[in-house]
Amino acid sequence: MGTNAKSMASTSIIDGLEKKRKIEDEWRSIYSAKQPLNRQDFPPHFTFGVATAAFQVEGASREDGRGLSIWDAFTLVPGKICDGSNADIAVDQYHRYKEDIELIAKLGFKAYRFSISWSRIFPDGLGTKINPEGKRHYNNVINALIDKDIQPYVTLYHWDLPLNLFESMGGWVNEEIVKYFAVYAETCFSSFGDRVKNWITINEPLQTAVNGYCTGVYAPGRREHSSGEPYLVAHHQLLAHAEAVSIYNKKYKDKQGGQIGLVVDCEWSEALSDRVEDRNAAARRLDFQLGWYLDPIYYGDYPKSMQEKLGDFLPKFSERDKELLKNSVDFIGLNHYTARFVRHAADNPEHNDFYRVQEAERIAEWEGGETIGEKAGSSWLYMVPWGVRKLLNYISLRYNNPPIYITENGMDDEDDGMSPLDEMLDDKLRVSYYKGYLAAVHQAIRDGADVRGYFAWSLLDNFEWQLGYTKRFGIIYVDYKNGLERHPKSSAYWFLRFLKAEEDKNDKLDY
Ligand code: PNW
Repeated sequence: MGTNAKSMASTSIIDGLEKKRKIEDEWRSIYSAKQPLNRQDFPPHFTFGVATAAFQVEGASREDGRGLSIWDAFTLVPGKICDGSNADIAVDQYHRYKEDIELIAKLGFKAYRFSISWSRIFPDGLGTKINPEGKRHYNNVINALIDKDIQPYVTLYHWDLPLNLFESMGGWVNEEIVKYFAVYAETCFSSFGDRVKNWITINEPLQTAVNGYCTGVYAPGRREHSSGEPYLVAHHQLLAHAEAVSIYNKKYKDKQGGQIGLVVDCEWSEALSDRVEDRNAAARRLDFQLGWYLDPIYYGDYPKSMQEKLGDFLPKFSERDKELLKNSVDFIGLNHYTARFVRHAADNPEHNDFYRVQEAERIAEWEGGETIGEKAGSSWLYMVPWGVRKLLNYISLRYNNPPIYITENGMDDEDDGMSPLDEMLDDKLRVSYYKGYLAAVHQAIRDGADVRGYFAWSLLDNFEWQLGYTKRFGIIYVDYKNGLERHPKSSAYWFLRFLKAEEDKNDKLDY
């Protein structure tokens, strides 16, 4: 039995390799004849921007009345951050926002996606007393952006929950949090909405549910799959999102004329073979990332596959919840980095309860070393440009062609502290990543997907959560050893040429 199962498994992996090569051939045949793309190839109102998040770039963690967040506490726990670092200073954007905004403008981007630190606005999260210094800071940032003709895209929650809300009530496991989030969100709409026309409620609820409450690699570091916490956490994030949107729509939208959405993250899942069970597994994997959040919004409930696999683990929506959730987005924000082949696996070898319930195994590498795409710095990130085209088409088909913004896309370099600066600045691999992914986004638009914007992650190298400062996602290098000086990398200059639509004869296509 055991041997049989094994040999069947390896046969299907070989099938997968053939499939991979076929997809890559198709991909190459689409692009080999084309000239390099530039901004003019995208629709005139398409938005190009760069993205960051408060905790990863701001620093000034104890200044001007800011309260602590769960990530401040988490970075103090020995062993949680791989280089033992924290984000007390990070890349000091709190003090250098003018310089950074100047750089965004110089590179030719017309939008900046950043997040507001909840505990700068309400230090204990409770929403009783606003911290005027926090409000002043974001007013300054927003005004500086508008001065330079850069549209702010503001995320209200990018993982830095006020610590008090975790310590006093368990954070996202407690339904009470919905009302505190609503108060915070409304405070932001009323304080900044005269100038901010693009709002995002929550960044990647999936990562908070899975890594915050199942694997424990993110704050608050809980490992509570067996009690169903990740599903409760996801549920309450959805309800908080819906509540905030309902307030925005009722009281602010007409007056302020903005739009509001949710940011989800998803890697593309390609069935390893055409066998029904592999195709089902790949579909299920997409349900467990994307459908988990988008099905309740577009169809009023969690995906069938999740209901089947999780039973009573999945919380139920009341009629009121369903009503509030229904169509509660003007656009979908999509964070996308990579892809995997997926096959059915009743006993998933990935040591993680969340994957085990899905009965879907993710594959990025074959025996002999061939990979789904070139490897980036982080172990989870492979460069697979064709994946984003498939994912955008999948979203369009499943959710009736909604407006989509790619709110994050990018790759990282490892910083082993050994490479000289000029080598780190000449980030050829990142340039080819962006060329490939933008070409695939362009193709998806031609296929009919309603993609309205694209944000590179990230403007700057920054604090990469549990990986500290060991990974660099920036198109601008930050010199941690020399006063946090900023140095644009080759990819930044590539974007400058792309956005200004200057022809570069040397820019050969190398998708
Ligand atoms: C995003 N994955 O998170 C976050 O929004 C950023 O804050 C972060 O810096 C960036 O990606 C790079 O990691 C993700 O494992 C983290 O598939 C992990 C995954 C996806 C997104």
